[in-house]
Amino acid sequence: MSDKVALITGITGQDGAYLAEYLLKMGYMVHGIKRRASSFNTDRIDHLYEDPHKEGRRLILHYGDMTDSLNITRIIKEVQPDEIYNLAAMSHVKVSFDTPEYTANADALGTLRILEAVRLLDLTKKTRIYQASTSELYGLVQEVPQKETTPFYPRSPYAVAKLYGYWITVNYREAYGIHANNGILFNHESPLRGETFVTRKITRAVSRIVLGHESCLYLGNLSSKRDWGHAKDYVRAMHAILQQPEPSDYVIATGITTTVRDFVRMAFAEVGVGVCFEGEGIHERAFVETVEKNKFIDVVGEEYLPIVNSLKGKTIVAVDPAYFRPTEVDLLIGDPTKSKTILGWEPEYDLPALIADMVSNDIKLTKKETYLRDGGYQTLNYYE
Ligand code: NDP
Ligand code: GDR
Repeated sequence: MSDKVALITGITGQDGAYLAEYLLKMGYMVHGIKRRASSFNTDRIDHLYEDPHKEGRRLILHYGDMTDSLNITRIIKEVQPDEIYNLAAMSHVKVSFDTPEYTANADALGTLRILEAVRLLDLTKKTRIYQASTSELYGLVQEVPQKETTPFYPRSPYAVAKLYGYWITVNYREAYGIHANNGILFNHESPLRGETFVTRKITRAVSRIVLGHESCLYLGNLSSKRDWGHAKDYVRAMHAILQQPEPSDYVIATGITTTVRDFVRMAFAEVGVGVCFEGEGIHERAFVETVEKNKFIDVVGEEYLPIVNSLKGKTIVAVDPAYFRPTEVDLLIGDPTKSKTILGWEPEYDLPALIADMVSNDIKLTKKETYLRDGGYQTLNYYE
């Protein structure tokens, strides 16, 4: 068991939640920074939450924001962390085209604020830093598979902000000797993934379509290719990076790439629904070709068979250009050789296992919604 103190920015996000759980299991004292919001935003870590009045609690949350230097510095001063995991970011690539200045402030300058606080507080020898860098840095394809030495060519305000975060981390390592590291993580997903990222959007729609809550999933670019892994595996790599004697930068990826279109096929196949794509560009669509009864009953349940049978021949996926990006990243496929060799990191989930995990979780959530709807509780609001 460890007696270390970790500070996680972005603890309420997908990775923050898995990492907090992982570090708590190892005996860490975990501090997390969360933003103030007008409603609760701690769903992903509610199971880890401890009453502030409880003696000896291991998880402590602080209000804060990556755009506020004073608050970041004060929290780091109070916490005196052995390890900082800088996961907080405006992390949605498409949204970064709508909020480029804010994205630069939170994602680029936010990283600087952490590094500079560590320097000003004389923690350069004590505190190790993990920076959440991204495969989006590679952007326009220069070389495949992408590895630590592949040149960057960012293609969105998000990726450009993260490019600054990457290099300022390298610079503080070289200038001040901080154990500052970049994890260049390829896409990683889970049942905790935000609902507007493409994988979760798909697995959620699969469950909602087969349970009769909606009829069609609208997507953007079906041909883009991503190297998708499971967030649970990727947070283990973040921790392993900070345990190395020397700081460095690591690609974390599976080495396998898949199109969005194939992800859709696989997610529907997970519930026994065979879909067929036809048409091109904005006219491309997918319709239900087959239903594998036994598989459907196993994963979803016999009582829902009439719903899925009624979908045969119907269009359930269509393209909406609103989801296209002004500049796209067409192909990501990572080479994880360095992390496998030096960190000894191996992912436990492959893509089918990831999809099975996400689909089964979304089916559970949609069934819950069904029960609430059928019980007459779905529209209940504060004023009723
Ligand atoms: P999420 O979007 O799920 O979580 C982002 C977290 O950052 C949330 O806790 C969010 O708070 C917080 N946050 C956003 N803006 C601010 C701000 N201004 N001040 C304080 N906190 C803020 O992202 P993931 O967990 O998926 O990703 C974690 C990190 O890894 C991000 O930096 C992302 O860019 C990077 N990354 C992710 C990859 C992936 O595939 N998931 C791949 C490579 C890199 P709130 O809950 O209030 O919104
Ligand atoms: P990405 O993830 O941009 O790779 O960034 P996202 O899931 O948003 O997109 C992946 C690919 O799918 C295409 N796509 C759609 N995307 C969304 N969100 N919605 C759609 O309807 C849709 N249709 C097609 C996209 O065009 C894209 O090509 C994620 C984030 O977690 C970043 O923070 C992280 O740095 C990178 O992964 C690695």
